[in-house]
Amino acid sequence: MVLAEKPTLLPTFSPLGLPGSLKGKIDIQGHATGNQSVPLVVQFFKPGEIIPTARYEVLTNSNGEFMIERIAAGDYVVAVKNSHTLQVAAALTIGQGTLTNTNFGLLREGDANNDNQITTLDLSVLTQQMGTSQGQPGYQETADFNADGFISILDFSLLAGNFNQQGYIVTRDSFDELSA
Ligand SMILES: [Ca+2]
Ligand SMILES: [Ca+2]
Repeated sequence: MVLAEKPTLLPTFSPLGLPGSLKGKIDIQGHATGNQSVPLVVQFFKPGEIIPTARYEVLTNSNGEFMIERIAAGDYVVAVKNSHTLQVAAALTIGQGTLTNTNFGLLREGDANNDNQITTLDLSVLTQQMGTSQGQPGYQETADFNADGFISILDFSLLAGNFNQQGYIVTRDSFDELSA
């Protein structure tokens, strides 16, 4: 049996020097260029750790960009997830008093139940809502993968194209793997 590690708290101001900032970018699958504004959960892990040291909720701008400031300088694995996409991650270094730019790539749609994998559970959520539109009973935005206000074949296609896939899961080796 493996004991859970105690979470480490990230100081908001590093005693060793100035904190840095992260400017991230994502592409959200199925959304048109210029319509990439989505909420994200962004988690910071120190190398070798699987409990996040910091967690942020951000909203991207229409180009899929977000900014996080006052991060203690150091190496991190940073994992990014929207509530109905698979998770992605990158290894990066936040420098003292500097801005780090990172493109996290494509967030794949279809995770209606937010468990970081696309399975029959997600299909069943989608099927129950098929044909509904925003404002109607039964419509939930968690199955509106392309965020057009309708649960339609377009959402089904996104789910079907990613079926049986799993998002990134942070392990103790993630920093080395993602840095390689
Ligand atoms: Ca799922
Ligand atoms: Ca839709």
